Amino acid sequence: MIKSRAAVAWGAGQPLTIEEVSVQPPKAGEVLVRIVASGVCHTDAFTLSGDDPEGIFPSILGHEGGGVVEEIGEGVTSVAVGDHVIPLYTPECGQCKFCLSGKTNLCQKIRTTQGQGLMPDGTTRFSLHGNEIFHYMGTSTFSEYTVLPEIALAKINKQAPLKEVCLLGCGVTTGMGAVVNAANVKPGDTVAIFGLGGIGLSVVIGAVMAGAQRIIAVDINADKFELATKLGATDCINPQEYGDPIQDVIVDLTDGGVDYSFECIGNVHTMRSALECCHKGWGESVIIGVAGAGQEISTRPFQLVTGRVWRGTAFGGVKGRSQLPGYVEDYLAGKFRLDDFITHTMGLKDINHAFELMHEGKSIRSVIHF
Ligand code: NAD
Ligand code: AHE
Ligand code: ZN
Ligand code: ZN
Repeated sequence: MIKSRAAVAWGAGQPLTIEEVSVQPPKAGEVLVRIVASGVCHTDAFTLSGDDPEGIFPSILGHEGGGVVEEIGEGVTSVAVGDHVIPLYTPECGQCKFCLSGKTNLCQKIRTTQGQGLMPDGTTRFSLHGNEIFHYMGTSTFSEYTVLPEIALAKINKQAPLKEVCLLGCGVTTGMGAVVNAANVKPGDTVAIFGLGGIGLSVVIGAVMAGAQRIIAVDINADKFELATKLGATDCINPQEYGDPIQDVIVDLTDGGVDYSFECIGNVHTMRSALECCHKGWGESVIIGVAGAGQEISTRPFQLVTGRVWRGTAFGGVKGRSQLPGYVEDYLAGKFRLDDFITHTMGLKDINHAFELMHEGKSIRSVIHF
């Protein structure tokens, strides 16, 4: 048993508190990881808000981390002590029906226990004063030490700075991956991106890399437009400045609608706008944003009858163990930058401030340094 500084979420809407939790050693097939850095994603805030049907408390949130293997459990062969790794909330067992399908990255090998805040054997490795603390998304990166199944670790190049590539543990991979895996943006295409946080801006860089000709960035916070433009957005639109529904504005701007749209907010109304701004006959809209319990999407079925497609994606459709190391190599090769996304860094003790900055619209990504 080791001690670890961790930010514990006690209940919906409550601030995290920094505790010295106990972490049990890794069991068979598990790995103890020392987290070096973790980004704070909107999904952490979503779960902390109480809107997540799978939210469990007390738990240790965090799912956008980078770290170093500290200890391996019995039978672990694919990572060794000292390896640099990115925790995967979408693991890759390589053996389940989903992994073998060639159609999805949604490995289901441990999904049930993961959603219950537990390791695959149905127990937790975290406790405080003898009381159990639950895992979150199978990753719990807001802890100095965390335990993960071997299948939930991507081994990456040690040259990569963990304080930056931790963002590939969720946000940047999700956005970039969605462009090529969920959509299939081609040179010359027109895209619209709703929400310019870490996810939406990653869609922007993915769209630029794919050769999109027109990239329409939509947000109600105009402060996001400067970075969106720097990254390659060609048009920035604030829906609050228009009298007409934003989908109508975009359809007018684009001679009938965009080829692809991406919803990166988690709002069912903007999901509808994102679908309806797509071009008749072929436009496709990708839902990335996560909406709260009880929320449902709607549109006139005629929107689909007339050729628009509605789809969604988790972790950008990227298979973590086989494909994420390649994203790290692309980053090291200078194919995209991560520093633009890191607007704030702070120690674990200031983690509640990271949530405040997000809610105030002042950050893209805060990265916690352990
Ligand atoms: P964020 O808070 O950093 O950014 C959200 C952006 O949306 C902000 O810029 C905000 O101003 C903007 N926004 C809010 N309401 C709006 C509105 N009505 N119209 C236009 N813009 C609006 O969040 P993020 O970390 O970028 O995450 C975005 C969403 O993606 C969240 O729902 C998150 O849970 C989800 N997410 C999903 C996946 C996945 O795998 N599907 C992965 C990561 C994050
Ligand atoms: N638990 C929520 C859903 C949350 C959700 O959709 N999570 C995404 C990743 S968001 C990362 O920032 C995801 O991976 N979804 C696929 C999965 O299997 O969870 C709920 O509504 O129950
Ligand atoms: Zn995330
Ligand atoms: Zn699998």
